[in-house]
Amino acid sequence: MEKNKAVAFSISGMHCNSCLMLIKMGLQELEGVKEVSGNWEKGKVQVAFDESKASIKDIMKKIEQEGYKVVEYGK
Ligand SMILES: [Cu+2]
Repeated sequence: MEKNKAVAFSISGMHCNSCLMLIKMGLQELEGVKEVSGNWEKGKVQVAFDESKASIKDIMKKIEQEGYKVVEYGK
């Protein structure tokens, strides 16, 4: 069963729009991720995902694989 959730991540290391694009593309490859939006200047990325398929941990791991760091996350 789908369990949709939206979480905002504060990310350090984004310095332009391409950084945000990289993160977006990476996250959209993850199963269960539905929507990714964000603002690189604020260092924020919002992710809507199905909790039965993806976890906050998976998302953080992916962001780190792209070369960025999650400072904190929440609503
Ligand atoms: Cu950049």
